[in-house]
Amino acid sequence: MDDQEDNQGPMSAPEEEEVEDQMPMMIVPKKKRSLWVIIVVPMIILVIVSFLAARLMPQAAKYEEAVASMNERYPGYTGDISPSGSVAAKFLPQRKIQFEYNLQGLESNCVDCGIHIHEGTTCDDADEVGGHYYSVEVDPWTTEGGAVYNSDVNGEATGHFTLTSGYDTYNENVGHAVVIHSQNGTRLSCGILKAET
Ligand SMILES: [Cu+2]
Repeated sequence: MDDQEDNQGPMSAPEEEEVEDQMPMMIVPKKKRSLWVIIVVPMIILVIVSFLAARLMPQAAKYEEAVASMNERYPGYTGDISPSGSVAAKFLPQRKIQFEYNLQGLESNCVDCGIHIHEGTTCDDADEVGGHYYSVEVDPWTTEGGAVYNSDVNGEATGHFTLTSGYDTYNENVGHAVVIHSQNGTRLSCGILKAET
């Protein structure tokens, strides 16, 4: 009996050790696999997405764009608001204008103040600047249409809006006048859309 027990003892002990040794061995590859899934796979996806984004970004920058300097006073305006800065009209696919503005010297805290592309192609004669430039049924150059800027306490405004005027290509807009209005609608500043230089 003693011999058997002695024999079984040493016999069973290594078996248990083997089992304990094998358990971690079985778990380690699983941990490695989950590390692979958590770190490596997202990195591969990130690289692919970055590559695709880099391929698409230059296309976005290829949109035709016209810019206007807004430093000139509207003809005949003699008030004390002197806007400066510039606007850019980007002509997106699906015939949309993304209108971007970066302006200073505005009234403080102008709320939903107007900034529009007008019919006229001059800033020399107030009578020729005309009204809003559009061919769609409803005038989009309105507060409802989103054609507004909001200035801060320092009279600065930076932002953009997107709309459809019916004249939504570069060729239809280049040469047209952009007008900045005050809070009460007064025409403050006029600039002609020109090719981006
Ligand atoms: Cu206007």
